[in-house]
Amino acid sequence: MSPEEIFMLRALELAELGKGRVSPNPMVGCVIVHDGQIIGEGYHEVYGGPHAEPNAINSVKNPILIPESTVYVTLEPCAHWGKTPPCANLLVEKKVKKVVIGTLDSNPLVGGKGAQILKDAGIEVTSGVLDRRVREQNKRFFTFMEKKRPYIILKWAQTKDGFIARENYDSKWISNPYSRQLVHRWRSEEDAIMVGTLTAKYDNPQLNVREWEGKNPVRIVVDRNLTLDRDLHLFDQSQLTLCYNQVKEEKSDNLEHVKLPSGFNIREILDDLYQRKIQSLIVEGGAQLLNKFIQENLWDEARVFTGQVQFGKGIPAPKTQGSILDEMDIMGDLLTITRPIY
Ligand code: AOF
Ligand code: ZN
Repeated sequence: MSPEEIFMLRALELAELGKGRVSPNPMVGCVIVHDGQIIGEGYHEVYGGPHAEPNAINSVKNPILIPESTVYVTLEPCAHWGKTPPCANLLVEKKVKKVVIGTLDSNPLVGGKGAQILKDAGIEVTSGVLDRRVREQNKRFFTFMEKKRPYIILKWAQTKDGFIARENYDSKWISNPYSRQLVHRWRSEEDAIMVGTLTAKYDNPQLNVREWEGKNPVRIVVDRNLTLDRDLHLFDQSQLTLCYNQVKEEKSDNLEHVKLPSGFNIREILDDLYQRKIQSLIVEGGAQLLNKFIQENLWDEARVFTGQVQFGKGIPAPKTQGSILDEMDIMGDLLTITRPIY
């Protein structure tokens, strides 16, 4: 690793400390280096609060050194007046010598403009140091900004012989209590969760976070023909988004509606989520809905549990064969498939 990469790695590590508290903003870290020594560090700590750069600048004990220093920042310094003044202007004001950027910002308010402000002020600027790592760290933010849809995680549990449920849609006892707890943790990490009609009907899930500390995601059910029984757990008093094709629909305080004019179109649902600034979505089945996401090539990650049981026959688990994959990782009975975000 080059010294540049080592300092950027430290900035990445600092950025990670903002995890869970800065969304929908990206996690950003910043390190200030003078003569090979770190003299200041900071990160974006909380949504609405100061960005990484002012925090790092303010941490420097001897500000006289700043004009002779290099600033390592994981994301291009911002150029806009948002909740705080532009970070690029701050770095110009402080007369820093050089700025090393992890990756450029995809936010249309910033993209390239921050780097330009620095260059125009005569500051040496380089970018693209550990950019893959930065993009990976903020995969939800970059996917949302660039693809204008949430980052999509598909999740299912399959039997050893490749079934997701029995022929009567019963899917009990494929996974174990540990995987279930992990799933609750995952739910707490994403903005929204979605299931299809048959899963809502036969699994009767609540789609909230119970076996982990954390926030509940926005719950979404696709029920094209409005056939779901209102006694199901999903129709309890908490907020639910219902996606459907039919015209008739009764009004209710806790139900939001996404009417799909042109048949069953995933993109239309995603457009609605984009408008609502939902940056990530976990899809928990069933096979039909998961296959639809795969067929339309609208997914970024799949998390697949494989249980020890065999059903012999039933509903086949989705297959991701033929898709462009970035990485596959097996840990115990969990297979994680990641797709490139480039
Ligand atoms: C930076 N440093 O630490 C972060 C940046 O709503 P605001 O005003 O906080 O602005 C959010 C946008 O600023 C966000 O969408 C992203 O483009 C950029 N985030 N920029 O220079 C930081 N967190
Ligand atoms: Zn900023």
